Parts: sequence; structure tokens; C-alpha cells
Amino acid sequence: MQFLGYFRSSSSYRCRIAFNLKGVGYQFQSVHLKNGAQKSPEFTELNPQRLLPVLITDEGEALYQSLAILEWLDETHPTPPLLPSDPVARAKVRAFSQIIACEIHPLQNLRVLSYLRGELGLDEGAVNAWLARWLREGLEACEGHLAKEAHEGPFCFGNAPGLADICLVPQVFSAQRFGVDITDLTRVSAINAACQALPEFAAAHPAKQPDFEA
Ligand SMILES: N[C@@H](CCC(=O)N[C@@H](CS)C(=O)NCC(=O)O)C(=O)O
Repeated sequence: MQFLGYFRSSSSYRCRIAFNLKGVGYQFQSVHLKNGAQKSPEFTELNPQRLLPVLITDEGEALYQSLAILEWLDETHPTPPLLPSDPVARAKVRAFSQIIACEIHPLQNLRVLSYLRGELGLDEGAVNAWLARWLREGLEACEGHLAKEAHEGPFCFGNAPGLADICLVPQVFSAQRFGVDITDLTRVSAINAACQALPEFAAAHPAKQPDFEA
């Protein structure tokens, strides 16, 4: 299968972690977001939303939206599972993952930041205030969700990494990249450290990707 991503894209990062945890290989194609390659007619034909990542299955189906890709991967490669088997536990893992993928990440996306800087004419101070506000509020909710579930670690839910950890680690990377201090979020920080110690997470890090640019 073919995977279209970009080293710094956090939704691509989620998929890379899952591929590594599942031991699934893929052919990688970099789409240079900063150069606007996602707006090309060829890419738009694959994903009309013009967003990464895109996964092209061996049957030639183009899949997009990272959570949909992750669930497809879990259904086609069930071991190790990314979700618990109990329906209530699954709902809780999905809720945590959606705080990140549906509430935090969309507000820090390249096109949103470009709009703030361009059409709205905001300066870097204002853009950074926007980022800090939404990243912190979202990650504080993640910390609260873990506290409510009496989380004891090392991973978000249970003794093995799953969908929630896959979403959390790239979001923490983004917080660090944008200079948002979350060191007081002790559960989030400890889970991030535990995940980073695993080779599957380490190999998925943006700095380890073939299209990495400093
Ligand atoms: N909800 C989508 C978000 C996809 C998304 O926002 N991708 C970003 C990179 S992480 C992108 O392609 N941005 C391009 C742009 O903003 O023009 C998912 O989870 O796949």
C-alpha cells in the first residue's frame, strides 16, 4: 500500500505510529505541505479536502481522515488491537482521541494559521496566543479525562499503547513545536515519555522521516 504524508503533519504521524505498532510496511510519498503540494489537481483527485494523510490500499482505494485510516488498519490488521473490546471502554478511548483529532488539531492546522496570518492579518504574537489557548485547553481536557478514569499508566488506557496514545504523542509534539508549555500536565507528559521510549513511536517521529527538514 501507498501512504501519502508529510514529516510534520501530526495526522500523518498518527498513522506512522499505527503502521509501526502493527508491523505494516508501506510505500511512502511525501506531499510538501509548506509548498502547497496538497492543492495540486492530482492530490485533489485523491482527497477533495486537500488534506494529508491519504492511504492508497493494495486494491487502489484512496482513504483519508486519519481516524478512519486508523480504524481501517485496525479492522484489516487486528493485532495488536488499537481499541479495547468492551464497548464502554472503546467509547472512552474514542472520546479521548476525538478531543485531540476533532477539537484541538483542527485549530492549529496550516490552513487555519495561514488564514489568521493572511486574511485576518494577525501578527505572530496573536497567532501564538491562539495556538496556546486551544492547545492547552484541549490537552487540559485530556489530562482531566485521564484523571477521571483514575489513570495509572504507563499508557493512556491499559498496559499497551492504543488509539489514544497514537493521537496524544503527535499532539504533544505540536505543543512543543509551537512553544506551548504543558509540563504541568503530569499524566500527559508521563504517557508521552513512556511512548517515546518505544521503538515504534521513536521511528515515527518527524525528525526520523525521509522528507524531514530542520
Ligand atoms: N481530520 C483530518 C485532519 C487532516 C489535516 O488537517 N491534515 C493537515 C496536516 S496534519 C493538512 O494536510 N494540512 C494542509 C493544509 O492545511 O493546507 C485527519 O485527521 O486526517
